[in-house]
Amino acid sequence: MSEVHVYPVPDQVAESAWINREKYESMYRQSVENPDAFWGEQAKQFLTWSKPFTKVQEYDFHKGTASWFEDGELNVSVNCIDRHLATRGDQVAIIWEGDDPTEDKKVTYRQLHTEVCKLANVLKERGVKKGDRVCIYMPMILEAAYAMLACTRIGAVHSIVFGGFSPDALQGRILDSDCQVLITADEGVRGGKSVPLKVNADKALEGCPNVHTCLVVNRTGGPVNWVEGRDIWYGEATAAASAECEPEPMAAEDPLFILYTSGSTGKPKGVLHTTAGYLLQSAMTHKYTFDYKDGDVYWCTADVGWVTGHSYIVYGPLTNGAITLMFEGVPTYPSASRCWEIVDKHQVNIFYTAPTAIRALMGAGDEMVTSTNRESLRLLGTVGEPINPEAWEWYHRVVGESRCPIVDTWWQTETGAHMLTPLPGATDLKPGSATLPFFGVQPVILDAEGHEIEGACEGSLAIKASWPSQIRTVYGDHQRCVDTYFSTYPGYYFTGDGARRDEDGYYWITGRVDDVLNVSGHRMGTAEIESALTLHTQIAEAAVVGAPHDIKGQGIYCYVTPMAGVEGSDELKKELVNLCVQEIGPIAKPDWIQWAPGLPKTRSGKIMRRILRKVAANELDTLGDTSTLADPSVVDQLIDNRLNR
Ligand code: 6R9
Repeated sequence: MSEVHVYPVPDQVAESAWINREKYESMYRQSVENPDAFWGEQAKQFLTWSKPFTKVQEYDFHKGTASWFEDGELNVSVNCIDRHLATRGDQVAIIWEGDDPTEDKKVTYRQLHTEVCKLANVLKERGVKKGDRVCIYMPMILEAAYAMLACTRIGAVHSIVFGGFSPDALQGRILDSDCQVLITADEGVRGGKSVPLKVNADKALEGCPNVHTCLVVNRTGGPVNWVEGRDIWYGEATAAASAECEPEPMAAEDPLFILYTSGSTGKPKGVLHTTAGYLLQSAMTHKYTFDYKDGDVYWCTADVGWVTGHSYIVYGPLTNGAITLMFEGVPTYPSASRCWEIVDKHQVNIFYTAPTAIRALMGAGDEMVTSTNRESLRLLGTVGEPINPEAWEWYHRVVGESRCPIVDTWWQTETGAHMLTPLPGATDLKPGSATLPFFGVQPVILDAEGHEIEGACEGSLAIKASWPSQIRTVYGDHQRCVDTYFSTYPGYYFTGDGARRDEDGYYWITGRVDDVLNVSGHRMGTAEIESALTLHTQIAEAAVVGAPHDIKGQGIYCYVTPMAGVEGSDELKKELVNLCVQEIGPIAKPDWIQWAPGLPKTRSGKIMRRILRKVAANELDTLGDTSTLADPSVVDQLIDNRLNR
């Protein structure tokens, strides 16, 4: 490994941040030694309760059950909106930036209250009651946030399906959770292109006889098919509705939302989160991880179709009375400067995105960044996959001008909120490490037999005790929840990720455990090799998989994307091999390097390694479903260019 560069907490950040090192250490200690006292206090500080709780937590990891603040009552929309009205009714709650750079809107907390109550009343008129499931299939427009909050107002459980999913995927999710109402738009707009949401919804609904209502937002005015009695224009219905709607009191453990996520096997699982614990941890992490201060403009680039959009565009920020920015478009439209132009336009202070976006923007060249001002930026964040130190350094030096700490936040749909993350005023940073656990989180590294390993080591990442925003069940199939997360290592929550812990107790995610390579008996994280490859200045991105190898068992097969304008050559391949040997050792020497102009990514930007493994192994007849890829044509290109092994 190359020398790890440590970035100490800048003095002025340590002085001004909510949490400094001493505070982190003492609060962390209390959170694990006396979780009831710690979380009881936080829950009173962060949330407004209509009925106080008397009991903090109870869980059983053998049964996969957990309950937090069980006998308390509260309403999420009251926490996100009503309670702010007296002090910040006229403050902006959401800044919306359109795909088209000339379009934007600002919504105050008072306006948000009106919009949410109106929509809640429309849902009630259509018979939606507490506990009913409502599917949301929307572009990144304000109405998506209104829809989420309107559900919470009346106690309905939302299930958001990312707007890029196909009609089949949408149908499967509607049926699995028996949603009877769908909220969508005529079309979405991304990168100057329209997305046929209503067309897809119509196809999906052909197989969903229980859906009696489809609310349609008029986003583009494009032509739509209309089913009388079922389809209703969102604008017309809300215009006629009352702007007052009493919030439904919810028990702390009443379901809040379902979000589908794919695992290594089977159909997507409906991860269920409940009301109080989820809201508490998303709000608390939003405040402390991003060191959010009143009046800061905060921007998370995720889509509300993913958990990051749930926790860090809507629920966390609004619970804290923050100003949250919602972006309809993509980081590269109209140009690769778009993010930084938005930062300048709205004076964004905190910017949170995914490594895949960072690498793409890095590949477009520094001038696309340096031509903008970015003076307002104070803090940067990443989420979704391990970030290679090369991209981290670039983000830090070029985007943040070496001024902004980077919070590399590790968590999952199932964890609901940040689990491992630096706190900017407390944690020295190491590029590529998600650093230390958040309050109350007790990570452990397990060996193959499921024993905890101490000190510096590498193994499977598991969590030893419940945390408030923990997954409560897989909707309709609790056994699947137990089998997936609580059976591999009895008594622990198993994350599916591998991790290394260094001598300072810092965690380094090595990638999904199913992505771990075993080359001649040596275990290696695909992320480590990818980091080495992307150290090369002419390389934009790399994905590594294991491929069958006669002698070593598994060999290292690398798909490498050169920077724009760079030709893949044998000379460059040699340099990459040397880089891996130099960075990790001779065991990490790539066996095959294939130039890949594009990598197969899901619409949330995750590389689909299953496909890369199949192509590398030449198992083309069992490629599986490629329809959920952002660009399925990438696969044909990979197949055409595959190497003769
Ligand atoms: C929030 C989110 C979860 C999986 C997780 C891990 C990977 C997320 C990461 C990270 C390394 C980070 N992951 N954050 N790996 N460093 N900072 O992405 O949820 O879509 O459920 O994915 O993503 O492999 O297990 P989700």
